[in-house]
Amino acid sequence: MKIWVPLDSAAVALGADDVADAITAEAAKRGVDITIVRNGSRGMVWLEPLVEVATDDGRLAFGPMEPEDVAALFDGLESHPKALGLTEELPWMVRQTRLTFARCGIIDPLSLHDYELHHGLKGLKRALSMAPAEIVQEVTDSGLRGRGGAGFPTGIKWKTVHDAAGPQKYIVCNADEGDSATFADRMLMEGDPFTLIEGMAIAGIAVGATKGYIYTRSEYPVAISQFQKAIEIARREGILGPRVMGSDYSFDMEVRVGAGAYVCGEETSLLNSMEGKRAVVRAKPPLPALEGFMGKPTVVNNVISLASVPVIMDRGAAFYKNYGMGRSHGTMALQIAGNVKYGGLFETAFGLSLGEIVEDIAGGTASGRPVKAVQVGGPLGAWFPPALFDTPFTYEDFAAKDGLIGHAGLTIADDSTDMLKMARFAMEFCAIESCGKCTPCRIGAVRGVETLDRVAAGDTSGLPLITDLCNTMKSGSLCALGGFTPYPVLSALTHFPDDFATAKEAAE
Ligand code: FMN
Repeated sequence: MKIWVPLDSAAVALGADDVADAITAEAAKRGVDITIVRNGSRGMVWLEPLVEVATDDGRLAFGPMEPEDVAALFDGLESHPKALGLTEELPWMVRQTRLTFARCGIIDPLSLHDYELHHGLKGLKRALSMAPAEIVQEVTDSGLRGRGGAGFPTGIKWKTVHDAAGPQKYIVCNADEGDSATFADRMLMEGDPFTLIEGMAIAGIAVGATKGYIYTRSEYPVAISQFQKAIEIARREGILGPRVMGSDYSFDMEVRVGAGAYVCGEETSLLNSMEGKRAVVRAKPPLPALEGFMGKPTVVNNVISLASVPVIMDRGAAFYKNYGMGRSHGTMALQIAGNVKYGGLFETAFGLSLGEIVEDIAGGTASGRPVKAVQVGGPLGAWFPPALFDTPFTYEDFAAKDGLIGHAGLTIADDSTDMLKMARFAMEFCAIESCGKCTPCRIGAVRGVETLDRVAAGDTSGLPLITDLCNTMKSGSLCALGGFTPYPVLSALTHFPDDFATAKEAAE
């Protein structure tokens, strides 16, 4: 009997280890021969711990499982009270287009054999048969844009590093993942680490870098340990090292762990942290692509950007580019969280409307109350009211409505949410997380909190000041921390003016 129990941090937080122990104990008691595979998450967090059992028809899903539910698994699968049917046929799975997450939850994350059985290493093999400039062109042609937030075309970034002179270049994978509601990077590193290793190796070969770093946070212990184990296996099997898969290319990598400050995810601050310096933002230019880690040409890419490269190299640029809408090509791993019925990871081509995602896929709020707003793109993202739910999920459509999709985290809030408090939270977050280097962010955010407190106390004369302050932060901040904090603040003010006026009425 083959059974899968996720090792994913979310599943473990919900009791997956206890369920795995209960399965082992129950099987021993009954003398049943079992194999337990600790897999990545299928992304249905509301069903975690999601246990799967192999049958002739496919994998049967059970969840959310508790240790008390385990004994019944051995009495009959279909009659189990938590039986959900075949995993692949669950509506959440059927509606997705899994390209980057194609293997996550399916394979044993640390089995290279399993990885290769599921198309692993095909992209790298193809890359090794091409000239570096051709790889860069393939990634450019795929239309892949950075999934870390800014949406910058990955191929153009790679070309800058490819064309830069210098014997030493680096690939830095940004796995800091500080945005609220985001967990795609973690899920991939825990559930399918070889995909990221493959993507980074392809990037190294393409731009002429021999060394890669994965910068992540200490709050991700499972991802760190999985990834370190995967690197050791890849080295042992000759995928990393002086001769990548027997070629003349050399590429190796290591994990660097930061202490977990939001600003450490900003690429220049991240580079300072990696160099052992205080994580303050650097002024640009010079671009990291030309003067990055230790002053050398460096590709800084998000986990999902790099992990999308193997499928592009395997299936070709045109295959990937065909998904999506407008200039937003390929798929995006939506991360759905907050006050929501079905939270988790849902990979889909760009272009679904925000309403479809929130009401249909995510099933509305967990509280059952109407949705009031959705913050898209982490703590620097704008709040979208239901009136904007027809917005297609693309970089361009969100930008056109003063929003951003960022790393595709969606935080859903019901109608009991006070948007003035959300605006204050955005300013407070910026004040706490600011690296302190530039004045608009360091001081502006503190003044923003004070002014919103005045508004909350009934003095709405502070509102024009907030707009003015936001404009200064937008145009004068050194990085997007100060530059984008105005988005949640101004969107709250624009779409929910009553929440700001009510404060005044309540005070009178
Ligand atoms: N990008 C990430 O990939 N992960 C992060 O956690 C992250 N945090 C950021 C935090 C701040 C305050 C800012 C301003 C930016 C952050 N970014 C983050 C964006 C990076 O600066 C950079 O654009 C990204 O790593 C580039 O990779 P990409 O082109 O693959 O998206």
